[in-house]
Amino acid sequence: MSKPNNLESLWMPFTPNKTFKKDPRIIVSAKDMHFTSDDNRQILDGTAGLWCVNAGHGRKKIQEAVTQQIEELDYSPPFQFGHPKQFELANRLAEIFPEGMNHVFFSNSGSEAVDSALKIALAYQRARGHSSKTRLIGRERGYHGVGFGGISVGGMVKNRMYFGSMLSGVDHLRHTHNPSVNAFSQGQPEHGAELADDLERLVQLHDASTIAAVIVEPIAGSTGVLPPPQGYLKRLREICTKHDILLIFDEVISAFGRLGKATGSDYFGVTPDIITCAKGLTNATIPMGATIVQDYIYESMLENADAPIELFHGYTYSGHPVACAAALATLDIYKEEGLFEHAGEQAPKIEKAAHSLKGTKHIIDIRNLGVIAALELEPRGNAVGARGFEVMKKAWDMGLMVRANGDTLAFSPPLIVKDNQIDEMFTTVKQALEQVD
Ligand code: PXG
Repeated sequence: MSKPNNLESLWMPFTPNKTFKKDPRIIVSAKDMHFTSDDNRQILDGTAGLWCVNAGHGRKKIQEAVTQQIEELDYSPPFQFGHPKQFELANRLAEIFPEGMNHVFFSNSGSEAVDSALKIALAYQRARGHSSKTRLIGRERGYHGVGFGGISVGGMVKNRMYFGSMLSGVDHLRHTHNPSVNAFSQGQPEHGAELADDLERLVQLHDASTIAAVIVEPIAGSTGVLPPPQGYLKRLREICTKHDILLIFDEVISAFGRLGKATGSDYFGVTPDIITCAKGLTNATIPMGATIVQDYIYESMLENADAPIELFHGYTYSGHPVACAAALATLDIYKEEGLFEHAGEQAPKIEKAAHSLKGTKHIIDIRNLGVIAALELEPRGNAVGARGFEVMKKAWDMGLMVRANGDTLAFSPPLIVKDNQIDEMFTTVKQALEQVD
């Protein structure tokens, strides 16, 4: 398939449409670790699409499962009726998510998984008689998708500033980025656990009796990759427990092997009350999100609800049979190929390769954890993001997909990434950096 002859009608998301349409980057197919561009070049996928194609592209097993599912049962309504695969998938997720988290609510994206988590948190507090607990706490620089709930608790300025006043009753913890003491940390930075105490400040301000939940990404992704300081998440957990506040981990990026384990919770050894996930759940073949809750949340809702339907929430496509088939096949692949373990083995190689770029032109910080690495560039004067964008374009021309989040270049390849491909990613980006002003 070649370049479409008219790009005008499509309004592309999170894309400068005018610039893109003058100089488009068109992808026509993908297999394993590579995209093919419309000019027939092989592009190494350094980002697993958008942090989501964890098992690599074009997986036969998923294709077959999807095809078969469409033939067998294309759709069934999720309210008041069930189909076998959604129960099977929920059980399979309960097996690999932390102990005690055995109840799964399905949606179609990370944004919806987050909205579902926030709504469940509020409904749960009310059901158990704590209806004054309505405040939601996010974190500066957090990304929780683009629904009004997600942008309200999120902390990325551009995602919020255009959209009015959003949800009321929301506050934010300070972010954890502190390059003055942590620049070029390998893995989790040493300094900053005490930033979790910021929650104590908000409790002082608002009182715990008004706070329903805190939501954070265990490792912040979109904002430019911020691994949590050592001890930070544990401390946040302790403060939430102390004040009877729910802790939600948004694991849309960190679940399904990105850190070498099924979940970030497992990797960090900190268990939240609710986890959101999406992306790697279906290897991105079919859109799907999930919100997984502790048993006590589900049980309390069922026991204490004041109506026969305990949760007035759901989507036409919750637990869509085709998405469930894709997810089940994806989980099989992760298990059969030991992909989470493989990711764990590749992590130190990515760390070494990323940090070997210290001293390269423009780089002011390098961060990494699991199969994630980021190179932060010095912005070019006032043109914040311009340098990152140019390196991304240059890398594309050189056969590498890298993500530019402002002036931070993020790498999050499929977990199947091989040693030589890790080398190729960082060699190519180094060359691109040297060619950009
Ligand atoms: N939570 C987190 C932590 C995410 O990373 C979402 C929620 C929303 O998921 P959906 O499926 O609604 O997009 C995400 C999405 C980037 C980038 O540039 C990251 C995401 C999306 C788009 C771009 O890093 N993550």
